[in-house]
Amino acid sequence: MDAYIIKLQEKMQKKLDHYRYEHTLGVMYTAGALAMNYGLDLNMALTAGLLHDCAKCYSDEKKFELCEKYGVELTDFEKKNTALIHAKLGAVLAKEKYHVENPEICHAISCHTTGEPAMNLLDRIVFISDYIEPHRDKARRLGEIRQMAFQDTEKAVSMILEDTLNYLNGSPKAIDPMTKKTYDYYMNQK
Ligand code: DGI
Ligand code: FE
Ligand code: FE
Repeated sequence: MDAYIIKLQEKMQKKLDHYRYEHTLGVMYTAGALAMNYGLDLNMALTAGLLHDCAKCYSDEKKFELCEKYGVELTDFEKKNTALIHAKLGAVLAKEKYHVENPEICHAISCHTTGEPAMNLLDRIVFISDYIEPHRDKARRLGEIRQMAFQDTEKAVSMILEDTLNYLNGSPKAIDPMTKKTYDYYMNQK
């Protein structure tokens, strides 16, 4: 594997807790497998997978401080639902702290939690890998979605959104407006 990716892996191991690091490796390899399947640049997919949760393990206070420092604008919803912040913040840290020059990688990181309408292949691969990586075991239809990921990424994304919205509807968590927008877009694609 590229020496650059090995170095980044060491950095992530220091920045993330054990569970998150194991999840991150799962996402990295799953994104790599999907990139091989669809003929997308392997290093791009591995890097995006490896860094997608790079901002996840900071305290809320630190996340707000870093958003301020790097000029990351948060919606009111994100300010109240801080679990969402790591996506946008992670995209900026990928560039500023981990020196990722490819804007497509940063973009895939920024939309990995809520998705967004009309995601490109790398966006979809990271979004899907986050959901299906081998450590994940709670979601319904996981086996079916894992198979679909290698056949039709648009369909896999729409299945994930359908199940995520169902899950959020049954929980006290409010649905992010972007998650809803992404859901509406992909349901109309069917
Ligand atoms: O970072 P991961 O745990 O790997 O996965 P993720 O980036 O999908 O983040 C999951 C977190 O984001 C989880 O705490 C639920 C939250 N989340 C995702 N979509 C929404 C949401 N929270 C709210 N309130 N509304 C959403 O639409
Ligand atoms: Fe995440
Ligand atoms: Fe993740």
